[in-house]
Amino acid sequence: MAEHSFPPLKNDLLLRAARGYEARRCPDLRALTPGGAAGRYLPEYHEAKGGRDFFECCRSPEIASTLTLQPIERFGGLIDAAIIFSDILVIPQAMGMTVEMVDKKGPHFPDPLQTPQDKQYIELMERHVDVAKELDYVYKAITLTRKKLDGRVPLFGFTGAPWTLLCYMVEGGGTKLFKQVKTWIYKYPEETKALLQKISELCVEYLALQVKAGAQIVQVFDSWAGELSPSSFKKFSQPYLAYIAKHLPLRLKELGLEQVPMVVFPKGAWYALDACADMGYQVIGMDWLHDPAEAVKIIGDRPVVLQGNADPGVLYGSHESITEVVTEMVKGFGWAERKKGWIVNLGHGITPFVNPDDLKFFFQEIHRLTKTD
Ligand code: 1CP
Repeated sequence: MAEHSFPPLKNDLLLRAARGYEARRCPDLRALTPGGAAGRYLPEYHEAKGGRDFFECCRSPEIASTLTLQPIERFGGLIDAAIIFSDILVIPQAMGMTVEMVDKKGPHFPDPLQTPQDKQYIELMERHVDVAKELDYVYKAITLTRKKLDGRVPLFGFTGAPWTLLCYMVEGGGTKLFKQVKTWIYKYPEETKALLQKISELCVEYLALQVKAGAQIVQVFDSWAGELSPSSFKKFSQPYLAYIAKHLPLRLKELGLEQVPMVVFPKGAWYALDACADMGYQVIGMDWLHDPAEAVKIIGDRPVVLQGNADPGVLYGSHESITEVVTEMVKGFGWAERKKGWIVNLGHGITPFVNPDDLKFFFQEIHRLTKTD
């Protein structure tokens, strides 16, 4: 039983597609954002955010729900899901770490983890983290957003994957070198795994509580998966993604909640597609390094839906290029023959300076080229 009662869902295309049913039209999922470029390309985002700090917006259910709804209002009818306005870094915050969002630069941890010998690591490992209490504002934002959505589209909850969160916790922000996190995995593998396990357990509880609050589908963002080799992915990412996929359904059952589709997005880890199809996720998000037809072949007859995977960079291009990329995707995913198994998305979030009208054209082309009725 859900904790809240919400208006009935009028557009269930995405949830049906995620569960592998045949869809009338291919669901055109709003572009899930990298570094939340979600907002940055919309003038109304800056207006609603005002001079407020990024995490202050996340902590205000009223503002977070307003920002979540903006793309739905602007592109009404063209997109089939919303994603709650928040960030993956709320988990390290809940664990007691300070994270700031620096304007035009991105996240910054003034005091990242240094080595497992440090007091900070030891205390972090010993600390009981109450994600119900610490992230209560996210659940409140989800519940309020579900009400405001009024059943127009389903709402995504999300978390960062353990590996990607670890990267930020030890690097202290975005990085090109990955010096710190590579030091951790190659110098302190056991301590690294202990921390990844702790993060995984928090992710399960966090996602379960998002579902309890009203999230209808959840996504795990492993944005830095591609920094791992195939062999180190098997050691430092895959077991923890699999842990989440196994334990979230158990926790939902324990809480008396309905099951929801789970999406995994292992960005850059193209080599792991086959393994990801056996991890328990219903949907795999793909970046643009994948060839759709190859990916469909790799999945074979396993009940897994693919989500993706246009190069977001095409939104800087001409309308002819957008049409070409959409046409190639539609063909590559075998849409005409299959009519299922694909949720349209960009291969990563919308990058800065994209003109919202070009994004709208991308959405319109999806509709035009996948319409079957
Ligand atoms: O689009 C939305 O509004 C939905 C909410 C959302 C999501 C799903 C935001 C808001 N962030 C995220 C996920 C997120 N955050 C990911 C996973 C997706 C991906 O691969 O990009 C990651 C890696 C982050 C971390 C993060 N947050 C970065 C990346 C920094 C880096 O390492 O390069 C950045 C720049 C942010 C800031 C952020 N998050 C969200 C927004 C709207 C913003 C921009 C803040 C601003 O400039 O106003």
